[in-house]
Amino acid sequence: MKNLYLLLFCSTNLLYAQYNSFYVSASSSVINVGQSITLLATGCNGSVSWFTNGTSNGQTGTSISVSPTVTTKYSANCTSPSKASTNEVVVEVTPCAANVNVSSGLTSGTHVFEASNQVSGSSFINANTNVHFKAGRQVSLNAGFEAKQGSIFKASIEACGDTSLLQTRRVTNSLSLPWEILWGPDDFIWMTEKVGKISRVNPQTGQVISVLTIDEVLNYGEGGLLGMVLHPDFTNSPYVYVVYNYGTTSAVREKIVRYTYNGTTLASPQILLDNILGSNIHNGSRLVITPDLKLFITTGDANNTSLAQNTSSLSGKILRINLDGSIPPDNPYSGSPIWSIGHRNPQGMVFANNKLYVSSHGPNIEDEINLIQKEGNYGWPNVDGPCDTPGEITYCNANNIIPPIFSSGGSTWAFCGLDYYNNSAYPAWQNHLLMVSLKNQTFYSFQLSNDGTSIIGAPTLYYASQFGRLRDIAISPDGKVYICTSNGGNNDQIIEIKATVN
Ligand SMILES: [Ca+2]
Ligand SMILES: [Ca+2]
Repeated sequence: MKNLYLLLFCSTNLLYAQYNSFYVSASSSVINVGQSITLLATGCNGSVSWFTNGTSNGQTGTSISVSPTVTTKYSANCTSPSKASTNEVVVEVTPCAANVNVSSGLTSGTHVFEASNQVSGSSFINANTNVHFKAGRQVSLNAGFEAKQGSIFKASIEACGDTSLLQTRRVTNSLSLPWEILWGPDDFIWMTEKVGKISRVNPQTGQVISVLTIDEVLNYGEGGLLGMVLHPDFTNSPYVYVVYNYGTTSAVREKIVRYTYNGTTLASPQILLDNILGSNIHNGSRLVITPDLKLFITTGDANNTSLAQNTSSLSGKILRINLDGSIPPDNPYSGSPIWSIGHRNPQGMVFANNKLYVSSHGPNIEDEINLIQKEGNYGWPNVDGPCDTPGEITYCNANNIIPPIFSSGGSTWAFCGLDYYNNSAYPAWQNHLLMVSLKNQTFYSFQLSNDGTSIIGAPTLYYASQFGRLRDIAISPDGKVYICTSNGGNNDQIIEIKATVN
């Protein structure tokens, strides 16, 4: 089933109804299949009878609950002699389209138009009319669009995601700013919390088992204990790699440390790379180990835009080192861990399809997903998103800038944790990148091309604003997806998303 939504309710009959004070309203303007909304009849002193598509449905009373799957006309009849008219609500249920164009005038009531890519409008909105455009990528108001005085018009970047075959379950809600969650070979979720804690979370019970607290962590602004990754052969090489901020608030640094897991706690810290310049913002810090046993590290520009293009600074880069901290001889800048440059604040990274994908925050526009190439230059701070302004085009041509494979356009969503899904448990996400965002508080799926070098169309958006800010993603081998919130207040959650297809 597609994700569906209530597009429109009530038209001329509502206007008429308002004049005689008997009217029907709906509890929500958005519904998904499997969910229900309440229809309420107001202003009847007698008894109310309900009709579906003009035929009595046998229900009486001032409210009924409905969960239509196709366009359905509901009406109520008040038996009070002075209010004998029938008043209607039309619930129009429409699959989430890629693009929706609203070309006819809207004269009353509440209307929600939703599309995974673009909602465009070239119509007028009358007074006393409430209209909401929700688009996954772009709201476009064309010539002829007019929101008249007294109307309420709202546009937002969010869109319909099909959750009818997905089930969410709260694993735990006792966390404090979890930053990394990953699925361990012990079938526990391994987790960092920014304050400095590393734990194992039982995905069934939500029990949080402390593994280590790193006292040296500088929990300052966006900084703290951030990324973590386990050795791919954890049974024989029980190493845990973490990246965290340390130092003082006036001299923030970042380091990568390898610990050894002894079955209970983490011991024998070994510094692999340190003294990376950090800040209270823009610390990057996602870690990935590739199958050829190289450790990739994202770093932010440490709130100093000039560092991203400076190859003598490790900030604003993707770094690559051996698992013992040594520099691979085939790195592009001899003796340096730098692999690519021109990054602002990359907080998501995943290796899949033999490719390295990174998500990054833009300034206030153009959050990016990049396909990372050796010695690549991704343009920050001179280029935001695609090379599309005259100045950017000149700079991009002169500096061989690699454009993103996806960019958020004229707004920032605050891209964060990134993962790759290819599990048969939820076929709709096979060969998709999954991502979460902070500011937009949304979970996204991006369809990759077969060769993995590009993203097809707009992402699908799920759970917009439902759980608050979202920091990271983990995927279990059986295809369940876990996301963690970043709301603070010792009340952060890990949420399991499970497909109910099979
Ligand atoms: Ca993760
Ligand atoms: Ca641009």
